[in-house]
Amino acid sequence: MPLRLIAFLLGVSFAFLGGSSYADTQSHRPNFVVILSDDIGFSDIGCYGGEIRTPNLDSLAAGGLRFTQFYNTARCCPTRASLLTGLYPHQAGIGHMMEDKGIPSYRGNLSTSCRTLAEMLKPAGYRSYATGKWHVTRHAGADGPKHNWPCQRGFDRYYGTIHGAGSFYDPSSLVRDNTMISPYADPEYTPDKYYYTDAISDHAVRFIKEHHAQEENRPFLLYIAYTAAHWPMHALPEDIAKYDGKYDHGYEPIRRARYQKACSLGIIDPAQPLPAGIGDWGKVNDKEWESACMEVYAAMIDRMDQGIGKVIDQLKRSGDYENTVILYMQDNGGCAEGMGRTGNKNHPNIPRPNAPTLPAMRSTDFAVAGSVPSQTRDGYPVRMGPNVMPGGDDTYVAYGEAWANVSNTPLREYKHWVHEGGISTPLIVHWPAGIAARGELRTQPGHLIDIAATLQELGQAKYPIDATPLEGRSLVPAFANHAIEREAIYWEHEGNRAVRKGDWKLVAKHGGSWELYDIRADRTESKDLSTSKPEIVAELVELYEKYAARTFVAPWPLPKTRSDGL
Ligand SMILES: [Ca+2]
Repeated sequence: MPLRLIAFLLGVSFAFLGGSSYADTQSHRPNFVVILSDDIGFSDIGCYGGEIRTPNLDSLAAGGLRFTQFYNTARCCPTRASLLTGLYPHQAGIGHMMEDKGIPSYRGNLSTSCRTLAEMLKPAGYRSYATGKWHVTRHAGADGPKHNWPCQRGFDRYYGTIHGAGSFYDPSSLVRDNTMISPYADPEYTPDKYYYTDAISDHAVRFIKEHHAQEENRPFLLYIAYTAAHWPMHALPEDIAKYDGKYDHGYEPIRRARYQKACSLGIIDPAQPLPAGIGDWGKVNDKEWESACMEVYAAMIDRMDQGIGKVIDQLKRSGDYENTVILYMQDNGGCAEGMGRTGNKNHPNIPRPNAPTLPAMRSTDFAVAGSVPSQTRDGYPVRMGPNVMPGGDDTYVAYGEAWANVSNTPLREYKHWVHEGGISTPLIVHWPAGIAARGELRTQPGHLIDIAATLQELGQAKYPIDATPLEGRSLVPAFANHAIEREAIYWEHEGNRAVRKGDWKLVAKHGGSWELYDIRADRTESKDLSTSKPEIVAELVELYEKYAARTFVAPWPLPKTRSDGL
C-alpha cells in the first residue's frame, strides 16, 4: 500500500477515534522534544553566560529563541509535575515532594484529575517517548503499584529512573517500560562503560529511530529528563580533563566573567550591578577539592550537551530537525544542599582504599531506590568529604553553596527558594519550520505551566473537559514577539512564596515578611520596595491568597507523613 494512502487511512481512523479534525493538517504538525535538566543554575550553559562548553545548546539558541525570564517551581518533583501537566504542582498532587501527607494537593503522586503531555497528545495521534528522571510518584519499587509510571501515564516507551537522584554509574529504580532492570544485566544496552547521562541520550536516539521504523506517519513527543547536574558529582575522566585548572582561582573571577558575558548576550541588563558573592576563596581550606567539585559539575553538563548533540544528529538523519519543536529547560536553580560535603559513619572521609573492602554485588542486583549507596558494585566503600576527589563511582559529593551562587549568577538564592536564583531557568526554543526568528531573545515572563498549553495548540490536541483546566498560556504568540495576557504567575514551595504580575514580584521566605521588587529594573532583588509601595503589596498579597486557596496550598510545615493509600 502506498505510504500516502496509509497516512490518509491512519489519519481518518485517528480523526474518527479522537473526534478531532486534524487529518487534513496531520503531516504539518511538529514533533516535540522537551529536554529538562536537573539542578543547573541560570548562568551555567554557554548561551546564558557560562564558561561550560555547551555548543549544541548554543546552536539551538542561535537557530531559535532564548527566553530571559522563564520560570520553574524551585524543586525537582513539583517542576516535573507542572511541566508534565500544565498545572501548578499542588493541583497535580505534588505540592511538595514524594511523601504522602494525606492531603489531595500533597500525595506525592501525580493526580488522576490531571493529564500528562503524553495523555493529552495521544488522542490527537501522537506517539510519546520518555527517557530519564520521572520523579512524580512515590512508588519507585519494582513491586509497584505502577499506575503513575510513565507507560501508565501516556508514554508508549520509557527508559529511566522512577526515583529522583542517585549514582550515575549505577542508578537505582532504573526501568525500561514497566520492568526494573540492572544496568549491568541489561542485554538491550551494553556500553563499554555505563554512565546514566549517556544511557538517557542513547535511548532518546533509539526511540527516534524506532519511531521511524514503526510509526513513520505519526508525530511524536520525546521527553528527555537528564539528572545532570544533580549531586553526586559524577563525571567521566575525559570530560573532567577539559576543565582541569579552570576553577583554581575560585568563585569571583568566574562570577564576574559570567556576569559580563550574560550582559553582552543581552540576558542580563548591564545597568543592574553584580551583587556581592557568597563564597570567600581566601577562607577555603581544601581549595583543590573545592575547585575539583566545580570541574566535575562542568563535566556533567558538558556530557549532557554532547548527548543533546546526538539527539540533534538523529533528528537531522531522520528528517525531523526542521519541523521539531525542541525546548530546553532546567528544573530549579543551582543547589546549595550540603550532601556529601563532610563524611559520616556510612560514608567515610578517607582516601580510596587500595583494594575492595566489601563483598562485590552481583550484576543482577538492584541498587536501593532513594538511598545513598554505601558501596560500589565491585566492593569499594562510597566516600564523602574533602578527602574524596569527586567524579568516580565510589564518591558522593555535592558542589556546595558557593559554587551554587556562581551557577545562579547574578541572581539571589538557590533551589528550594522562590527568589530569582531558585526559579529562573533558560528556555531555548528551536523550531526552524515554525519560528522565523534566529538567535533572538524574548523578555516577557513565562512558566513551565505554559508548555502544555503550547503543545496543545501546536499539536491540535483537545484538552479533556473532565480534567483540571490548564493553568498556562500558549507561548506561540511569544514566538512571534507578541504579548501573552495573564493575570499573574505564582509560586509556593516549603512556605517560600511569590507572585509576579507584570514587572512586580512579591516574594517571601518561609516565616519571613513580604518583599517587593521591580524585576525589570532589579532582577537581582536588591531593592525591597515593600514599604514605599504598600498599595501594590496589598494587591499582590490578595492575588497570592486567592491562588493559595484555589490550588490548596497548605501551611508549612506540612503534617506528619502518611503512607496509607495510593
Ligand atoms: Ca532538581
